[in-house]
Amino acid sequence: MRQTWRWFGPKDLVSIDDMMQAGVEGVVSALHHIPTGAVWTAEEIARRQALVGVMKDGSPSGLKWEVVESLPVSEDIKKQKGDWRDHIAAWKTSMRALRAAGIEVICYNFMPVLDWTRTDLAWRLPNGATCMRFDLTDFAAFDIHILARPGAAGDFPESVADEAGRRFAAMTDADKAALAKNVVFGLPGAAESFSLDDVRSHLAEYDRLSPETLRGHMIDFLSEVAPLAQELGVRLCCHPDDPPFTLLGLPRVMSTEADYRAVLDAVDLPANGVTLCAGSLGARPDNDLPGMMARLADRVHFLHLRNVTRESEGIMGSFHEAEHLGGGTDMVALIAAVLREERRRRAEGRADHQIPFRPDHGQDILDDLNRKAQPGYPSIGRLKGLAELRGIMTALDHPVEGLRA
Ligand code: DNO
Repeated sequence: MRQTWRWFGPKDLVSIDDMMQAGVEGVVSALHHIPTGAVWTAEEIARRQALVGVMKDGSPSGLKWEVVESLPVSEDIKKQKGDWRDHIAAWKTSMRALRAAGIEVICYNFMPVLDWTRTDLAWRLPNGATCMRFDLTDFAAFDIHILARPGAAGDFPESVADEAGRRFAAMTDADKAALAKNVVFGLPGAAESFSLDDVRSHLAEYDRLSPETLRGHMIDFLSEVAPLAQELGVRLCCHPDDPPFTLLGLPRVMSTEADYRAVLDAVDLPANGVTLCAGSLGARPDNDLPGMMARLADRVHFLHLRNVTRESEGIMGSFHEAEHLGGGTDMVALIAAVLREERRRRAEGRADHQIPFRPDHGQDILDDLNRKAQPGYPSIGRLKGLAELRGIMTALDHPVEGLRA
């Protein structure tokens, strides 16, 4: 298991020096400043690689940019509208440039409009730490009353819609603005600038696009890019929907094992793979993460290891981001499944026998509470997660356990 860490580039408040002291082996990054649909040029890629390679005092970090997260897939590609063919051509050009620069793993997602969605970006835990949380009732209040999406009330259980109405009635204007800001924060590139009207016009574009059609568009996209990835020696890996159920009436097609199976089988190439995000998938009670790792095994090219505590039983429900070893996913069993797959790959002689993972998200603890880095990406909270995961890996791989074949 290769210990990687997400870096948002020069604007990230967590530095290359910080991640080195956390014991990181490789960097996950993206060129967030390049508009979706445009080509990532060799020059821009090289510029980011150079930044990853140095510490603050100019000495070499020894780290390399190893995983791209994400090479964004445009809304046009997802809808097959407008410039979608040009965007696929640009995606392929970027993939060639990344491979030429030595980068082999590319993560992307296929969620319409939204990327990840939370209602609270700094929810206080009893010990004073904060974490990200998705509260279904707050989300319903946003959808039904703030966004005022036609038909929204019918998409929630009646009791949730009723409670959302009561909660909305008690909200001040500042509460409403804060909730809307949190929800739109997960919109790619949106953070500060997305208005409710922007959201409405994006949603209108997807009106009546069925999950089957969206899945078909995803398979069309993969039929174009995966053969080239295979030829180049690039491993593509799709990130799941977060949370893994439908929101705002939008179709979502990467929420379950069956969803993954459908697209992996439709474009049956090793290069067409999975980002197994335990935190996103784990927000749904019917996703068995260790089992998914065992079954999707040879197609898993990247791992996001984190945990969530589900606060209700339903498929669609509230949850918050737990400590890495807390929450609903049995992290020891999941890591054991990863190590088994790595041993199998080594025995087969596969060059990609070491799967990159990152301690995905972390709670804000200690100095994180003042630093206020990118929500979900604190320095100490992630360091703690990485250290705990590293402990499990080390223990499970130790000969004293008799696990090494
Ligand atoms: C959130 C992330 C996602 C992820 C993309 C991958 O913290 O896990 O934004 O990077 O969905 O395409």
